Amino acid sequence: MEVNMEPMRVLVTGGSGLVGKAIQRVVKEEGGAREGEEWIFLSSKDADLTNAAETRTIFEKHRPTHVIHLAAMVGGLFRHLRENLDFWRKNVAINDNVLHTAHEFGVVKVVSCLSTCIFPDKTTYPIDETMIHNGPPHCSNSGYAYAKRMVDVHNRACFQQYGRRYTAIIPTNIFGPHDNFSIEDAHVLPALVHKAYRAKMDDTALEVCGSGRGLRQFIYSLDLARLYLWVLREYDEVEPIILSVGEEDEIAIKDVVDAIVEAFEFTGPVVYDTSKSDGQMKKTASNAKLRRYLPDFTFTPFRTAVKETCDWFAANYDRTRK
Ligand code: NAP
Ligand code: GFB
Repeated sequence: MEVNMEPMRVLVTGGSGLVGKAIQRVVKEEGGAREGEEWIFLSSKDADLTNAAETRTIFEKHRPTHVIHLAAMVGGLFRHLRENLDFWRKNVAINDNVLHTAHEFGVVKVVSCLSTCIFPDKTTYPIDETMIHNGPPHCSNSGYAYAKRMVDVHNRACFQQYGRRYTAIIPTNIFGPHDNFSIEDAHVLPALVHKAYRAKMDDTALEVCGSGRGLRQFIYSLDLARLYLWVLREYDEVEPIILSVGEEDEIAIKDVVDAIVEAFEFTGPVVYDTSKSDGQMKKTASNAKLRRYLPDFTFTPFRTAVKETCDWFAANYDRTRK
């Protein structure tokens, strides 16, 4: 493996989003960066990465040695149900442009970002890293899931043909400050944070989609960011690695509701609209591989992280994505 001794120049695509902002905080406020390193955080305003020429231009400008690849079209269940084709096309374009341009510019390492929602829907549990391609993903987000699976295909082919050790992480549902809190398009936790905030302000009911029986594992964006930096620096497999809390920390959507209700001290009615989809009922992932590397890593307690997220949202209501 190439041992790169010069300080890293890290290009973070998707640096303005939920995960990108968490990495910015760890790099700038938690000593995540080392002496001489340069960290560049991109948004789509710097380059539309679905465009190959704009991708090349931004790589020529920064000439990174390493890339954290977060940029993607991202959204919750209900956006996926409406825009499945766009999720496929936009993410395939972004991923191929970033990965191929990185190779052409001699980038030492790219760590891309997949998701636990890309695993086969009909499967045994817990899911682990070896099972990505063992069957079709859940129909609700198949476009996105296949686009993400192609990153793994690309990484393996790039290793085979050029010896590049590009890899990927597989996070579970992520939440935290700087998320997209759109009620229509966001993931469940930020959407419910926004809805609960409005319900409290307007003295109305909190409307939850589905039965609340869906099961999920949630990782706080700051915990993910800390693990992401470890993967960038220390993890040298091409095989992806799941970054998630353990199976024992899997909770129901109803538990998410209860945590948000507690955080906002909401006392109004909570209504479950069972005419709305539950999406995938479960996607229980194993973090055994992560634990083999980092047995002592401590995740932020869920309710603490939810409270921090709710407090952040309330304090930044006028300027956050919603
Ligand atoms: P996010 O908050 O929506 O941020 C997406 C980022 O990608 C933003 O910086 C956005 O730039 C950028 N972007 C989108 N389209 C682009 C384009 N055409 N060209 C250049 N940049 C573009 O998403 P996130 O939650 O941080 O997700 C980061 C990564 O984690 C993604 O790869 C996602 O698939 C993965 N992931 C997320 C979750 C989750 O629960 N959130 C779970 C598993 C995996 P602008 O700010 O300019 O729009
Ligand atoms: O985060 P989410 O939208 O997507 O969660 P997935 C959907 C679950 O939350 C379903 C329930 O069981 C919904 O019925 N839910 C309840 C809500 N209220 C709401 C609400 O107001 N908004 C939303 N969105 N859901 C995602 C993928 O799957 O997993 C992403 O779509 C990503 O691409 C993420 O990979 C990790 O968890 O089902």
